[in-house]
Amino acid sequence: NVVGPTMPVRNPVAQGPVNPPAHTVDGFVEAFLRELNFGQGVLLSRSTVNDQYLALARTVQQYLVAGWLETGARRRQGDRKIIGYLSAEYLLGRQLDNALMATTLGEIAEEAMTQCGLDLARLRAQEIEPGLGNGGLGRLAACFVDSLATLDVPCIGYGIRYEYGIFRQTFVDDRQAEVPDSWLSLGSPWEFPHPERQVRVAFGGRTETTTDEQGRERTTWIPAWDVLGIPYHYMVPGYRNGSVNTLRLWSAKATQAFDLQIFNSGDYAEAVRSQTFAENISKVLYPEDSTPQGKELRLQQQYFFVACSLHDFIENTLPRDFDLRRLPERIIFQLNDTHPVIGIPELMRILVDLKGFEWDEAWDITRECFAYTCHTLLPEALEVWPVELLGRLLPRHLEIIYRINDNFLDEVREAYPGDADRVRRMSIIAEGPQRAVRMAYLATIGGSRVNGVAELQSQLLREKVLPDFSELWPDKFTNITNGVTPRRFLHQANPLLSTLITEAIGPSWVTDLEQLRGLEPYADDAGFREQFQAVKQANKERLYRELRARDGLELPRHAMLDVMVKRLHEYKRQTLKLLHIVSLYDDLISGDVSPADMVSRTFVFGAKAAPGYYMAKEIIYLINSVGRTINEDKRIEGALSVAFPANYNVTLAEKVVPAADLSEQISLAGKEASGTGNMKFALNGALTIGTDDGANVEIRALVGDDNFFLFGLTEPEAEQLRADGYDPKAFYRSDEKLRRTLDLLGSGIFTGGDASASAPLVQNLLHDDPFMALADFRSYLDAQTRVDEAYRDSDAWTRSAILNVARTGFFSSDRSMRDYLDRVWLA
Ligand code: B1N
Repeated sequence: NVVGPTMPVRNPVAQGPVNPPAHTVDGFVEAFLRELNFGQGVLLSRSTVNDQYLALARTVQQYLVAGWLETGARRRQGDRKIIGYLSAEYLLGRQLDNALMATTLGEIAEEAMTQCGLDLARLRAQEIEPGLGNGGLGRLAACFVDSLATLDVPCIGYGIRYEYGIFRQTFVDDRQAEVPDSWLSLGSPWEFPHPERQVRVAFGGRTETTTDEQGRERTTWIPAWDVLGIPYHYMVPGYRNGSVNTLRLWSAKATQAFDLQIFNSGDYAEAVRSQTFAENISKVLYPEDSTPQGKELRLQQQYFFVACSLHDFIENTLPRDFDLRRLPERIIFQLNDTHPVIGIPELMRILVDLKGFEWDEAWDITRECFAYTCHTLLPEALEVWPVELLGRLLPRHLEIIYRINDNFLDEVREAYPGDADRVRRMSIIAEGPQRAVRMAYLATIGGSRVNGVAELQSQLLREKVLPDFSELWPDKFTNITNGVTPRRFLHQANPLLSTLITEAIGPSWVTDLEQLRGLEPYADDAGFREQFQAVKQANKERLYRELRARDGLELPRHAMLDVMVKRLHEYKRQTLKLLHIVSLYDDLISGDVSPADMVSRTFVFGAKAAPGYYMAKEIIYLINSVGRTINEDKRIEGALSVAFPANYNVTLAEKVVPAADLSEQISLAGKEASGTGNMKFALNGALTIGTDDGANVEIRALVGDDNFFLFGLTEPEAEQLRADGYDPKAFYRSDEKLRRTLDLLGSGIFTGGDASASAPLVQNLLHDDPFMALADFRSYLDAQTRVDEAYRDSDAWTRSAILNVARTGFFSSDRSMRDYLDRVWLA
């Protein structure tokens, strides 16, 4: 560290935090004007909306900081185990509303702004959400840190402060175009930079092994280059409990701004080259969800934030003379997928090379300090790093991985004598033309627990992804079903429903979501159903207002709102949804069904495609093309409309989820690890149409078969069909409706007469269809017919919707956190 330890201050006046401003409108106005004048350096009369937003954010923060400082002091005094949540992504969403909710300042702030002649809603809209994640995995991390703070569990969330988060999506001629997300450009009031707490992270070079006087081998790493990690702290407030945890995100900075000699010689670009190179590490989030591409910069990012975080914990968080043999009593690093798994050899390096531990003792410590969560079932999503790349970037870590592997394979040989094939299968190093390090295996071997994120996925993880490991260590494996924070996704996003719930069962459901069970009897109360329906209608109108202002979309007020929002991925099967829409359109234009006889539907899509994912981008193009054609067709009298607002993100989700009638969760069985959108919709009273996949299975078990529209192949059936040689053409030939639908989609009527524009997708479905959309089409259509029938009986529908809310309290991330505490962290 360049700067010494914090200086103890003797003056008793300075021992505790100063008091926050008074919890009154006057107190708030005073603090706000101070922030505006002294923080932003402007008068109210001369301030911009951005000034006002920044001052408002800083004002709300003042109320939180005392709790933060107090929580920190309490944590330092105690000796509780800390959860070190290691995640390359945190999809936080906007902070202002969350902070207002946590501090109960909502109404005070509203009134205070009014007194200043300002509109709180306008200031809220000024905030650019930190999109430091791709989708479910990053949002899960944000929900988990929220819940840990609410449970007052010590947690430090570690991650990367990307300068550019997930790209902003726009549509140009119906195709996705990506714009950089410069979320920091107008200032970032929620962060506290600590450049004086910088950490040096080394890369490259070589190792040297020497033997000391006692004949012990000692290895030193002589790196070739390094960067600095600068921590930025963010407050993570618990819900109205005064407890505030810390999120610590690392930003890369060059060790040397530029080479003065080269600069003086006049080659300015060359002089700053190494600075640019080093600072690229935290420049941008890889926009890939579920399918990492194995790029060198990504491994640099992973090691960068993990090395910073481990160093920060061991050198700056633990008491000065802490005995590292007791490390597992004070920390458990939870690995959010394989992205931080390089932390395992890094801790070994710290203990063995830097702290002088014997290998075996270091290994026992290390294994107790890590646990691994696997978020996938897709084979292409399991991270592997070429040995060549890993060895070039992190030569000492590769040696350590080899030694871990040697020891482990000895263990395997001992357990299964003569089983050479098993040894080859279980090796961390995959042999082949390009030798590679299997990060999921390293995580499984180097961690104390491995968990999946929903029952079905955890079972398939044991049986199909890591079968040899679960046979060797059955007790290491467990399931922890995902959850979502009810604070953001019910209380904050759906204030009308929250009020209705609280009127019925009192307010404590917000931190004890199983209490929603108390709503069950209200499903049979006609008056309550009417109120519930009115809330749904108001939420739809709020969404339509938003989509009008945001995207210029005009949507009918009364139609079933059928929603599919999630990353664009073939396995999630947005195409199946598209086929359904085209088939309904076909019913109308062929005259089979008159517009008046059809249950009107508005389809809402939200989905970003990874920029290099060709087929996903074709699907976006076709959704837009079909949507435009249908919306413009007067013949169908508005029976169907399609809305695809660009740039779906957490902020938009908070408006979409409360408004939905129908939640589309239609992945091919065995592909979606869990899903978390499915939980948010059910909790907000949408009914699900879904396959037997991920957490859908558990949602259906809880809400009951009558309140869930199940369709499609099961995982074993899909597997069998594939084994038997899946032929999508056979389904095309034998199902007339499917044939008409695909023919219509491929006809060119949606693409300005150009049939070739729809060919990539249509041909893919007919000849390959890797996720069996055609096989599930008939079953999906039948389920949608059941949806229509159910929706016609609006009383019965509302009853089901209420039961969905009442029975899905299990999906609170508070419950997930308790499960992690019981089964992993304190087990
Ligand atoms: O994690 C979510 C699950 O609910 C989803 O089912 C699952 O698809 C998602 C590489 C991933 N798995 N893997 C990723 C994200 C980014 C990346 O670069 C992989 N995301 C998931 C939460 O458990």
